[in-house]
Amino acid sequence: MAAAGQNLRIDGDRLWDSLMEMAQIGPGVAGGNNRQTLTDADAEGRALFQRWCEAAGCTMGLDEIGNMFATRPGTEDLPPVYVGSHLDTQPTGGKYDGVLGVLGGLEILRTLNDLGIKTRHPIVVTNWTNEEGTRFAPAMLASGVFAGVHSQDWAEDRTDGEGKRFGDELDRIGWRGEEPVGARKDKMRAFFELHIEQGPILEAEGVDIGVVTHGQGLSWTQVTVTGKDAHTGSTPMPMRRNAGLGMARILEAVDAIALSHAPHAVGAAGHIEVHPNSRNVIPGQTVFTVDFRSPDLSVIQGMEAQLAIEANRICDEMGLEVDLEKVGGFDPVAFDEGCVTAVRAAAERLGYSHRDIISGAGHDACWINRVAPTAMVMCPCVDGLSHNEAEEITRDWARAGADVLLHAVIETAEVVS
Ligand code: HGY
Ligand code: MN
Ligand code: MN
Repeated sequence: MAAAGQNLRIDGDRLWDSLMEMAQIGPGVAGGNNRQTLTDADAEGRALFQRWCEAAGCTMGLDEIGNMFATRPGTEDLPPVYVGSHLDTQPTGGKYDGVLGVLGGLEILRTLNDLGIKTRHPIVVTNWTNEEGTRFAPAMLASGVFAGVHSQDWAEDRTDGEGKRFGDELDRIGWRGEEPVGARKDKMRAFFELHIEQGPILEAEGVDIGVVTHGQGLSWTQVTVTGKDAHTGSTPMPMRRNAGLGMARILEAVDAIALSHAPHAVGAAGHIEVHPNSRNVIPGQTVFTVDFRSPDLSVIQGMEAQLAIEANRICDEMGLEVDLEKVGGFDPVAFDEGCVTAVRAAAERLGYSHRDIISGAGHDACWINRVAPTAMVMCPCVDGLSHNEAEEITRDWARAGADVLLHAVIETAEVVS
């Protein structure tokens, strides 16, 4: 079958307008979004996405954990080509992280409808529940259940900072479907995800498209340091068991561990709780999550081991108790060569500059890669900034990414001439 003509392009203005309309739902306080999973804002965004998909002639499937599947029929009952990402955002998230991949998938359907193009395989646009893992850890929770990595019960028992259960919140917003989670996973031709890079490489090199060959691995370790609440004024320094100071020294060690595996390893703690968090009480307990990442699994495992050694040494010296619990993670991912080639060939056919790249962030594609041939398309983002309300992309970057996604998807779904 001949490749689709290089003049076959999506409607970049329509995609941009859809991005801006979705961005109105769950607005942040500084121009970005706070549309956290299973909130009323998430429900509103889901409803808008469903209306758009139905207006494009799709039927919407919904599984028991809230994953959404908008199907455009093919000419034959073949395994569909899936394309999508996530609509949930960080609390101080941007307008494009995840959303570009979902609405880029919808734009493909809209473009095919405009041109009356049919494909042998159906095409399904997905919205995966709780990719961010910020309200309910870990990240990529629902795509992980879909891929058989987590049990549904375990996922539904995850609680947020207010003790609310994932399953209860899913019921509260009314987005639990009846389709068994993962029922589709044995009938998937492929999965493609368009995502902003969330790093500085593509913009710095002036490259339009990232052909994602791998995703680096991730490890989340929750550390609990326990000392003793005491008065910050009247307690002599030698008598203190300061869990806040213990955390600070452990976080210094986290930075040193990551730097010892330069240039690819990274480490930090984004989630930090101090108890009782009162200005005149020495912290009796701190709870924080150490996020280590690397393209090399042995480096991740080494950093986890070094963390355990350093945390126990520091806390022994300070008379503190420490507990470490692995609360999330996935091994480095190599995406499907056939799908990666389809992405690279699409970029070349369309005349977009491109380079192979390893994804620094985790994505639903990292789990779906376990059950279907999977690849990702990346576009640059301004200053490589993401997980920040100032996250920004250009219309041209969005258009180029969706054009490449279009060609990779229809090459795989096989256009009926
Ligand atoms: O954590 C991640 O890499 C993704 O943004 N959830
Ligand atoms: Mn994302
Ligand atoms: Mn994100």
